[in-house]
Amino acid sequence: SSLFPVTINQILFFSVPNCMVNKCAGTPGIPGTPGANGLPGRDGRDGMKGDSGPPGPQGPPSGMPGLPGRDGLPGVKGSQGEKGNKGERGEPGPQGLPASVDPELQESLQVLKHRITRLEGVLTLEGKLTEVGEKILATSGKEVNFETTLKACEHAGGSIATPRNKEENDAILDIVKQFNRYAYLGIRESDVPGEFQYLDGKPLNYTNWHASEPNGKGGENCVEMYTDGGWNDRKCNQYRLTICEF
Ligand SMILES: [Ca+2]
Repeated sequence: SSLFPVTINQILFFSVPNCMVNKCAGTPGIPGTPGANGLPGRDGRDGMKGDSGPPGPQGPPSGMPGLPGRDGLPGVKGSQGEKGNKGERGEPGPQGLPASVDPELQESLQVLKHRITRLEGVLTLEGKLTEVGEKILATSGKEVNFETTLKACEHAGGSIATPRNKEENDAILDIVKQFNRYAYLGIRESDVPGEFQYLDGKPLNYTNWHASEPNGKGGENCVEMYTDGGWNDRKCNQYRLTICEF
């Protein structure tokens, strides 16, 4: 019932302009009751990212170790070290086939024999080589004393020509006649004057002394071959054709 006069006054206030002109004042109205709360506002924008927090406390020591890290980059190559000591000799290798039944080896031998035979043919044809039995005789064509002959033959891988039978004596003689020069033989006087022997000290098993030789009686310690194949004891300092046997 109290709202009724207010409503009437308000109606009169707005519907009677003459009253406002004539300053007819009414009593002020009572304020209305507060309105109900509005709907909640929209969410605000995200704020700025905060600073990172302080590191956390160290974990308990009983924790498992982490996985190993990845390999680092290779370092600079170092300088070469000193040469090491020579190692010990290794164990012998496995035993091969006997040479007599090794076909590969046998074929290689045949090829080698064939090549050597051909080379010997060429050298024999040129008079550079004389074969007698298992021996090969050859000369350097030079004339030197006995000691130098020994050295020259040894240096060539052979030894001074030493006739041990008539066949070998004839083969040496061929060379002596070809060069028409005497040659020292591998025979020397022993400690007993007039007694000659091979250079290894063994007694002679074949001789071909020239008539009335040897006659040096201890004064001619070496032996030379004449151009007829006969032997003569002679001093060792003469210059004689170098003939070696191989
Ligand atoms: Ca003599």
